[in-house]
Amino acid sequence: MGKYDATMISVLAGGVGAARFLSGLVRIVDPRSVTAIVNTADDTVLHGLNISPDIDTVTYTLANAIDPERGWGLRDETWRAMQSLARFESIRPIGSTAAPTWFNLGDADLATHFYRTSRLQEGASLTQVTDEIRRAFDLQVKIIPMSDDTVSTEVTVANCDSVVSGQTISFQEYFVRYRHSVPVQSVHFRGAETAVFSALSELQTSDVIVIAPSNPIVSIGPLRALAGVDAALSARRESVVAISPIIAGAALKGPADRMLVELGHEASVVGVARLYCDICATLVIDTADQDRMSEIEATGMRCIVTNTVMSDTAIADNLARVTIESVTTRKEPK
Ligand code: FO1
Repeated sequence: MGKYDATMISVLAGGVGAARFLSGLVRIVDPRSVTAIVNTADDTVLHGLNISPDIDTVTYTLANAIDPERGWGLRDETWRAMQSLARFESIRPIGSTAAPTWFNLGDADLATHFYRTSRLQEGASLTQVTDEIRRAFDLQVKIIPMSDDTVSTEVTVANCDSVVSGQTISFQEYFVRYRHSVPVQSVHFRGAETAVFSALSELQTSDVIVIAPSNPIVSIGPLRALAGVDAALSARRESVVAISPIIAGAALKGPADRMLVELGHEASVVGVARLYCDICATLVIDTADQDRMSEIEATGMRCIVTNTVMSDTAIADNLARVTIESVTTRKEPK
């Protein structure tokens, strides 16, 4: 426990996989030495409410308030508001987006969106509001949105029956409404070209930078699309370690494997290594993929093999320990 206290750690995070990793990390290091830099390109406005799913998944998971089955929203949730909204669907005028029911917001979860929306309307930044919410959940980990500016992932759908080919939809429509079942032709992060990254100083000063086991395209991709991020990571490449979200060619949850293939990459630890090798010196992979070590090393990355399926806290804690030690105990290159 005490061994890593002085080590400042930044974690580039998306949703569920990153949140699970962070839960293990804060059990083996002082939570005050950890900063989660979270993707906000999944954010959406529904019912006039500002919703930041990856920030809430990280916050709720670290507070042990997350619904463990869903991996999003709060445990022991009720759905009275959503059920009441359904009443208006039959009379809603065509073209109206009022009272959407495809995105499920639990009654207790609504409180977070009420608070965030009101504070933003008062002029608070997303960074300020995110810090207030994590303090309301008694967390010591710092949680920083990747930007206070709006960045929105837009998915252009390839030809398929349920959606007109070439149509561009929001990330949440892709992920939730279409259950990420439609093929992706391209992904664009609207606003990334002008948005200011909030955590450059963290990347420059952290002892260890972890790329969490999140979707490389739509969770880590938006962070990297912001000005200065890839350059800052490349400059610290020896201190950057990633955990592959792909195990034996598949994602544990979500569309990462299909998206990689649809966008021309390989859905494997080697595909992930090729995406990360310029900004990251070490890739942590699951034992299921150890026969691909040499291909990963051929990209110029070091490869660490361990159990990365965080099915219990002991595995999550060990993964965090192996990940941090892959940087802190690294012999300085000759
Ligand atoms: N994911 C779903 O698959 N269905 C939902 O109805 C849903 C609602 C929801 C509400 C609040 C929130 O913070 C997350 C929610 N998610 C839902 C997850 C969300 O789509 C995330 O963006 C994904 O988990 C990807 O990170």
